[in-house]
Amino acid sequence: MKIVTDSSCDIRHIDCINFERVPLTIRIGNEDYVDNDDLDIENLVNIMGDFESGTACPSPQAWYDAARDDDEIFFVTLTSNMSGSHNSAIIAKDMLEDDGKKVFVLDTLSASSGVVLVVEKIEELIKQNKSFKEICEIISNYKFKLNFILFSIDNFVRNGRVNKIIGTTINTIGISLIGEASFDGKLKPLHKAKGIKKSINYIIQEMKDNGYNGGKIIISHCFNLEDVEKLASKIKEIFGDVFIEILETSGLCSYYAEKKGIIISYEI
Ligand code: X90
Repeated sequence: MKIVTDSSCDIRHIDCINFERVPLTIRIGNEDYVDNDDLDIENLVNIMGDFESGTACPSPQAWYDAARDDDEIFFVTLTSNMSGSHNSAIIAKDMLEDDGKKVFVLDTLSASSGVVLVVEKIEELIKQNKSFKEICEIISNYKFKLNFILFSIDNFVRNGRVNKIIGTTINTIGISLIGEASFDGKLKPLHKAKGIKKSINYIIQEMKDNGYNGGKIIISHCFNLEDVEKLASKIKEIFGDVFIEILETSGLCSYYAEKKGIIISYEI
């Protein structure tokens, strides 16, 4: 069995099981940056404001090539409502099935830490020796929620991935946008806040409203460990000593979340 995901997944390596990420590409000015392990994300985040920029999803061939040596394959993709990555995976699935392979494509309707939750759930099930069929069933019913704190959504607007009106209203220094991945996998703004303390309180409220009850939590951040630690300690204060995994955003997620962006995903 093999898990293949795209580079919206913030975890880079998994031990003991077959795992691969197919990269998206980020174009800054005339330069293409492939979102693999070699990418200098700090440099990317520092220069991206100075040039025209955009992103491109992996081709069907890239998904196919990552999976061709295995017989049972899980394709875990970024939300189909914001990227063509899922569609590429669907086309690759057809090609692989012609070769006699079993392929399950899962649209996470999410990104970043949300994709990691799904990938790590599949990893856990593989390690428990569950069959391909059993894993497909369990993972189809896996429930989690994503919230974010973003200080800019310029790159979402630039790439036409969110409404321009939403984008321009948060462009004030110190104002953050708190939101969620909606049920259909889109960026949905919920609140605006000034100061990290208020932003964190909104996140806690969202977690309560979504019925968070002690499940696993993953928090990804773009160069903002300081605020993430504040968020993590508030969560433990409110919900008890729950498990929290902290990750750095991938190249793609750093590009969209921008400096200081935080993306929290939790099982519900
Ligand atoms: O070019 C492409 O195909 C990529 C398109 C953009 C994908 C969005 C990446 C989101 C990264 C940012 C914050 C979380 C928002 C979640 C909304 C579903 C993470």
